Amino acid sequence: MRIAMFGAPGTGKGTQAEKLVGTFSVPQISTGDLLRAAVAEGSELGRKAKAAMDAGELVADEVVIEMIRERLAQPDAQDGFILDGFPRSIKQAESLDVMLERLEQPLEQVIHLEVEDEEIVQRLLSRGRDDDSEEVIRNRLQVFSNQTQPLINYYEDQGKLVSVDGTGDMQAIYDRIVKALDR
Ligand code: B4P
Repeated sequence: MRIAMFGAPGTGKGTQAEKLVGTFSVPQISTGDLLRAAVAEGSELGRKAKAAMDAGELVADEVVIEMIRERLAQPDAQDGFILDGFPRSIKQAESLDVMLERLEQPLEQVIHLEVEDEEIVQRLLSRGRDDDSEEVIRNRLQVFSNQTQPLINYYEDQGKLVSVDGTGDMQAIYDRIVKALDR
């Protein structure tokens, strides 16, 4: 299984990717988690990423693409993966396509999780991570609409897009995703 999940912040990408890992036994590769780990370590990459993350901006494409290139080369990613929160821009999507073509392992499907903005704001305010202030959340929503939403057409053109309603019970959302993947 080689899939990617994208959606606005707080649509539940991480939550659902974690559940999928339990069923399909492939690693979850979350750029958000990798970046937070780099920030916690205080590495050079972490220092570069922190300001963008705190402001709700995307971390530079070059930084994130290199991080994914290294992660996909690890042994546990050779038989499949669930990309969570990557790609988030057309440039990231194009680089990923090139990377996976070279490995002769193209993405199979791309899940787009959909949730209304106001519900997202409520979810993230109650999560309360450092970058979950209302101002930063609203900026992340704007960034999503400007930079990530174009992926909808990009993957639709490739015939890989699966849009899933991300509202309601977490198990019900999970069942919708699995059903969509079956097709
Ligand atoms: P991420 O870590 O990807 O953060 P996210 O979008 O907020 O999380 P997600 O959608 O996974 O939501 P979750 O399941 O946790 O990114 C953080 C930052 O890193 C970005 O802003 C950016 O700066 C940087 N970054 C990451 N990837 C990048 C990239 N590719 N390029 C550049 N920069 C990048 O769910 C959120 C909350 O909702 C949780 O509390 C959860 O319990 C709750 N929830 C989930 N499902 C629910 C449901 N059905 N009902 C009610 N609540 C639910």
